[in-house]
Amino acid sequence: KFNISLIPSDSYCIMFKSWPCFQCFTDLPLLKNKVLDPIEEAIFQNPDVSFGGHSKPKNCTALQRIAIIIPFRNRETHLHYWLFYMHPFLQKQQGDYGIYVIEQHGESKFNRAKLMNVGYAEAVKDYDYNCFIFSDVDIIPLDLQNLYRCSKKPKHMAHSLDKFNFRLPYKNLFGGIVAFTKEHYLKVNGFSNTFWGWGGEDDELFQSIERASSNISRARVFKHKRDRGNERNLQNVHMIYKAKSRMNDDGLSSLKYTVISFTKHRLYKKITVDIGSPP
Ligand code: BGN
Repeated sequence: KFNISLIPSDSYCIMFKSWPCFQCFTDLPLLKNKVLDPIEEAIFQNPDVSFGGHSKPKNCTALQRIAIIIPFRNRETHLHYWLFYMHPFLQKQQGDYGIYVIEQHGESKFNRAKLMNVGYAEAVKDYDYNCFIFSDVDIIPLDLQNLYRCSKKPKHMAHSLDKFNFRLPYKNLFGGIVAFTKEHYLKVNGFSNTFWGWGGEDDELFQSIERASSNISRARVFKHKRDRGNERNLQNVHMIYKAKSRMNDDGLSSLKYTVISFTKHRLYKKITVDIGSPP
């Protein structure tokens, strides 16, 4: 279905010396065969992750409790690779974290930002999280120093992507992976609920943010074609300019959705939601 070239060549691993090599896909002979689905291997390799995809450090109490929220539709293969790669990564960083996959039900236009709001709303009911990391299902960090933690400011964690030759394509980019404390997310009323289709929903929340140095935030994006139902929506461009005036009424405060199912999987929780369709 997707044009996936997920398994880096050996040279890819050598290129990123700071990437701990046990995490190189190439270290796993099984995964050299691109046909295999890595979910079984991911389950096998992460016995300490509790059912439903939660993990916390054994010998200490983490200061941050982190909900990782992934907006989702029809990307099973990406999700399995993401889990395979990220569970060891997050455990190495001694995170107290849970994974929430928020799946948009139905065929209407994709609304990434609204799904992220749903993820927030559902995660706070599930555990006492104080940090929220919103991540695309197709981006994995390449450096263990890129801490999956919240900071004093909202944090952009994926500004150095391989698909942009590890350069920031424009200053206000705030997409891919972003981290908000609970306090900050409430303060900005979450993301907008009104961006249907591709583009702009992330740009809108670019304000006072921080970024790690670009070598630390190097990340890899799984190659794929644009999803059906998530075509670029040029109307979104106009909304960005009115962000401030919409902010208080469009976001967590106006969020409406219906949970279709809440399923615990071995390495994550999946919440399928009806978020409606564009007006
Ligand atoms: C931008 C998109 C972002 C996206 C980045 C990176 C828009 C709004 C038009 C001004 N913004 O072009 O949403 O994260 O590309 O892919 O489309």
